Amino acid sequence: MVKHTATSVVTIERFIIEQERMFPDATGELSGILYDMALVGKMIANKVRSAGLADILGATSDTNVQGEVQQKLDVIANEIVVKAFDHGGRLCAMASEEEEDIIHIPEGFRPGKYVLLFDPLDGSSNIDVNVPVGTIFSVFRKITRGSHGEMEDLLQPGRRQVAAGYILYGSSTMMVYTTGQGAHGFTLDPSIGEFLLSHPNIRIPANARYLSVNDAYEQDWPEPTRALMRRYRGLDGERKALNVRYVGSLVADFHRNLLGGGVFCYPANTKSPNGKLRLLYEANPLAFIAEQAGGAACDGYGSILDVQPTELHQRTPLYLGSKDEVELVSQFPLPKFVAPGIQERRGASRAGAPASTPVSAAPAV
Ligand code: FBP
Repeated sequence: MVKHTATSVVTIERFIIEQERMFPDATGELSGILYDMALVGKMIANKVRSAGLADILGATSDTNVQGEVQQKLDVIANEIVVKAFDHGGRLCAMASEEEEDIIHIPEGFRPGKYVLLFDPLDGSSNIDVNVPVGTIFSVFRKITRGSHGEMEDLLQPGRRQVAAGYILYGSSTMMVYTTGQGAHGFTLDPSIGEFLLSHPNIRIPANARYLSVNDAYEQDWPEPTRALMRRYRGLDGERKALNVRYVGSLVADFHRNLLGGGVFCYPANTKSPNGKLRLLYEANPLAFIAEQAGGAACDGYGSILDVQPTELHQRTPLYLGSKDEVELVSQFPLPKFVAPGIQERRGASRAGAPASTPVSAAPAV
């Protein structure tokens, strides 16, 4: 693999081909999915950039499967992704944050051997106030027989992802992805409409600077979570405080911490005993990127990537970022989470592992 620097003029297409060459048996289908995702990124960036001018700001009158009011751009972004992928012959099924059920490949189009899960526009409640938003994606190989994709193909543990990434629509548009060969960042040059390699082999600084958490939920956190946040803030005298930075847009908060060093936390609380963020198309893909960049991700009971999913839109507590900060979570073992009427939560089931898999040395709860 050619060793590129941030100053090499390398398009994402050329980089994808060079990575593909490392796999003699590669058929080019996964490369094709990454090309199409880069195209999707350019199309959505175009919509987001002109949102204020094109009467596509604001909400629709619909709510999505999460019970959230759908923003007009959520629907537009979702359509762009589905239309970019439903006829290419590389996917056998998709799943989106904006759609309740599995998205099948329309009759008449040849199904492929991969599945795609995505959040078309993460942080969309921030669009109207011009705060960065993002698209998040996760790719798995089909595991069921037959040509069409099934729920089983979508409900695979994150450790089986063959590719994952996000596109950030911020001061510049960036695409960051991994296929298990490191995490790499590309910046869109609008003057030529090309994603150019700008951040090869991203390494998340071990020495964290930032804490990203919405502490408006503090009163709903169990005591160990409060103690953990006091530690991050240097309030228990054990360490220097991390600087708090919270945009309220997962991709933007994660991206800052990926480049600058830090930890993003969305703990479980009595109102959301399973946390808020979705395992399959928010936590899993960012956890894969974080691990490929030398970081980590857990749900407070074990590694996110070892969770065996049971539902398409299942939620998970999330601690994500610099390895040492994520591993600190294990020193504050979370209690079983019981909320009125909510099923006891002792940590999600993990692929092939006992009830709780240590992030590094997490004591079993
Ligand atoms: P969606 O917009 O995709 O539903 O994302 C959820 C999200 O907006 C994340 O981007 C963000 O990290 C989190 O919710 C913010 O939640 P809260 O407002 O509770 O802090």
